[in-house]
Amino acid sequence: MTDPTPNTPAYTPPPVWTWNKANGGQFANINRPTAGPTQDEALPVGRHPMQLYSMGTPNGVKVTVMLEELLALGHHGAEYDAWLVRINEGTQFDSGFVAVNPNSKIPALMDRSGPQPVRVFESGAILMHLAEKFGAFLPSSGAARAECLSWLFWQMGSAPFLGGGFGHFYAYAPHKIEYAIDRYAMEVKRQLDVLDRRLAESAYLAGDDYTVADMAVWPWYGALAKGLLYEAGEFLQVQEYKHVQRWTDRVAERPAVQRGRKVNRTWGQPDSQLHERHDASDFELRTQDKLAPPA
Ligand SMILES: N[C@@H](CCC(=O)N[C@@H](CS)C(=O)NCC(=O)O)C(=O)O
Repeated sequence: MTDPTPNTPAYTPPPVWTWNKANGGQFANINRPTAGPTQDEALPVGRHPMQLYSMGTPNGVKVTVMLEELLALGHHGAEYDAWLVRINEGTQFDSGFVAVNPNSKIPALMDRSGPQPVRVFESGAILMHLAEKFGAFLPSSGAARAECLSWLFWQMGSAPFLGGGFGHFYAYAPHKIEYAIDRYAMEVKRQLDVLDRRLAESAYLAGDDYTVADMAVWPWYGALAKGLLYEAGEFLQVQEYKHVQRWTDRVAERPAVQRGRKVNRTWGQPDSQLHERHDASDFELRTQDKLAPPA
């Protein structure tokens, strides 16, 4: 078969797909075509009502920002232990983690505030669970609630095109495939335009108030708008999305956002990382460590 695209090797799918383990893609070592645990390993449990098992990726940051925002409002029931799940090392396939999230992806939450622990997985479901439990960051009824949930679910449906589509083929695939990069770059620019037009109408995604919709969208599209995802800022000309830029800056100013984005983060500047969080003072201790390193 002749391939019409010049930089793509020709490929004819065989009748039956087989797993090529070393496919050359980044993260190929953790990808596999089956679900379920690969090793028996229990999860740690701390002293707080909320036990979060996560990593500081955009999906993880949504939840740590929400927990920090709830604590900032005085909801002590949102106190949490944030345990680090090193997804690059395959810890998401430990039996304890799979019992909390059968989909083996961070973030996963165990709500231990009631008589029976409640598991919650999928970042959007975790945000809703916490918002409903504490009556915060999600309007309780009517058009405002519908608008907020619409943007929250927009994020859940859209980000896989950004991460699994554009990000994968632009940054992680073993070779650059023009067709795939073109297709997903077009879609991601369309998504940025959707956000930009919405944010031209209102301060935040759901209207005048900051909600779980902003918490879900900001770690992905805010990072993209600042050129922090996939080093794709110039390629996508992100500076053109002026309203997204304004909103990104405004959300980033929030102290709870500044704390939440550090939790379970294992890369970047040392002062941007707090591998695990078990107490509010962990943020200050981290800073003190830097000011006075052990002799
Ligand atoms: N739809 C899920 C996506 C979660 C997700 O993709 N998590 C990634 C990190 S951002 C992960 O755990 N990947 C590990 C793996 O795929 O094995 C959510 O929003 O919670």
